[in-house]
Amino acid sequence: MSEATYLGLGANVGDALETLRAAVYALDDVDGFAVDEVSGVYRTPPWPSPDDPRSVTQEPFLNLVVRGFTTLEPAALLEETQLIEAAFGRDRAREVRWGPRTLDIDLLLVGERQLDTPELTLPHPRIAERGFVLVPLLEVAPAGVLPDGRRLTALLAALAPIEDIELEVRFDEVPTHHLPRPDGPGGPPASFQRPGSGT
Ligand code: A4P
Ligand code: MG
Repeated sequence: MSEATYLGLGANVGDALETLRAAVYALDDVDGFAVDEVSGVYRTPPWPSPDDPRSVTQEPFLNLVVRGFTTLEPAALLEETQLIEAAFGRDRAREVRWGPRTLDIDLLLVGERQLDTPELTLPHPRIAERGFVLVPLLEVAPAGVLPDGRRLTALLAALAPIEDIELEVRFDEVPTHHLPRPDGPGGPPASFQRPGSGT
């Protein structure tokens, strides 16, 4: 059975826009995961905010949310997303919590699943606190409800006012570094329909 899955991606080191673009294609290449829709790319202030003692001084992030369908068990999907993080240069041994990231991929929601293991918590435990997650998530899940019944719109309203989250670019307008070829490297994977291009 295939389950609707929402992934949150963030990057603030290196060419973050190119990393996010390429990571979405890498996700679509995973056996057992198909990208269905991609939110816009948002420029977001680092969370936690500077008035929070846990905050880290760092550059703004670019964030987006991917809706996909998966036949993988969540633990297997997490392994795949961590492989992609590593492929984009993420080195967990050298990072601070909530600090700079070349690429962070969080499993936000996998169907209706609720899990709490040392490796994986579902839904992601910090969705409600984070405008950088809720804003792009609502774009691809406007009627979204958490398994405990809380509506995403209500969570966003409870966070208000949300300042400084700006749409940087729609995903289908992110420039590619290579001329896209329909059947070759640099082009979109055959199974991936750009948002809005479907029938
Ligand atoms: N893990 C448990 N549940 C999950 C899940 N649902 N999805 C475990 C993904 N991983 C999950 O992950 C550490 C471990 O959490 C993983 O090995 C996995 O087994 P992590 O990504 O290093 O850290 P975290 O504890 O999941 O923290 P979180 O909440 O993902 O934050 P990060 O990645 O530390 O924060 N500000 C803005 N504006 N935008 C951002 O994208 N990102 C960070 C990085 C900080 N501030 C940000 C942003
Ligand atoms: Mg994470």
